[in-house]
Amino acid sequence: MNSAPRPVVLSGIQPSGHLTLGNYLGAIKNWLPLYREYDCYYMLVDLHAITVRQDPAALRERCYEFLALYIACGLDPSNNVLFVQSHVGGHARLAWVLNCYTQMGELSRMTQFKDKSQKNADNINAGLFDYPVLMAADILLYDSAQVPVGDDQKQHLELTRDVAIRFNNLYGTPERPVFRVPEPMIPPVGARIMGLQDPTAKMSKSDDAVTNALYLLDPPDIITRKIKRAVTDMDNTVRYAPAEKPGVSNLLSILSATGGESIAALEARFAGQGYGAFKSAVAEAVVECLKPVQARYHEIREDRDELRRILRDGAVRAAVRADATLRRVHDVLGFIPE
Ligand code: ATP
Ligand code: LTN
Repeated sequence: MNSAPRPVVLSGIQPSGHLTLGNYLGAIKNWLPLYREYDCYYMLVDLHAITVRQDPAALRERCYEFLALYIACGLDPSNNVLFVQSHVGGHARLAWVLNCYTQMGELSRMTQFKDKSQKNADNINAGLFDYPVLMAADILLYDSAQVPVGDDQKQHLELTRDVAIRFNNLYGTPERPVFRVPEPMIPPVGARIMGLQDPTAKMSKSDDAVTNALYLLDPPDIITRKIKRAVTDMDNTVRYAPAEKPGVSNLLSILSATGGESIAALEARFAGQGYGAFKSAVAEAVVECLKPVQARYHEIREDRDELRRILRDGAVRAAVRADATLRRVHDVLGFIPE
């Protein structure tokens, strides 16, 4: 019997807006095979979501919707720990500790903070500023080895590593570090899906312009229409050149990530063909990719008792690991054991 502990993978998504193809290709899809090699923890980060105003009833429904979508995408709760961040008290408790080891200057350099404070100029709250520290707590609480995220989260991962190393230098030894220093796991294609109407900015689930994003629950005709109307350029050649041809390059990434063919093979396949045929192929690939996800989603979405049961079970399993880390941290800090 192999009893060596398996390394941990952890990731999370904010229950805000509606899950997009960007969230799927940049994050969820890459989570699916990992349970074979890792102990996998996937969260709904509701504490992070309230850094921008949420309607309480909508937030609650969205958590159920996202959980059902996680499962519909192929995350089996018996192979993966699925839970809600606010159900495990250790996240907020470790975040407080890490706050005292993170510098204001480091947090002011975070590009997500700069973007989000521009978008929410009337509510630049301390939570928005502190967001990366809570994320560091999420990761370090589970001794995570790998964190599968899209490219936009790389900077937050670097901060997490810096804080972990700083804390280890203060309170650990090289043989017995307090925290495991995590690595980002960023997919080679699909790591940054851009908006369909503004291909110079990432597709985002809380975007007000709904035609800019492809949502996992969009019906096939809407997906097709959005892709047909996606912004391209005037030269009518299917070529990957993100700086020069952001719209076409983004559609190529989407087709490659959903259909499995490499970008070079797709450029060759569509050589000499215009954007019409290319866009039809992209639409078809996305519709086919989402069809089984949508079907499964509708089967499980209404069984709220089962969804609640999955979350309760997930929180119990998550807390075992989280509590052990928190005890270790409190101990090295000199807190009296509980
Ligand atoms: P919001 O608009 O609500 O801030 P978001 O769409 O940026 O949300 P997050 O909850 O911040 O989504 O991110 C969830 C995961 O999806 C992260 O791993 C993130 O890197 C990934 N992700 C988000 N947008 C994209 C994208 N456009 N392309 C690839 N990956 C993405
Ligand atoms: N900040 C992330 C969501 C997130 C996360 C995490 C991702 C919160 N905690 C821990 C990985 C690991 C985002 O995508 N905006």
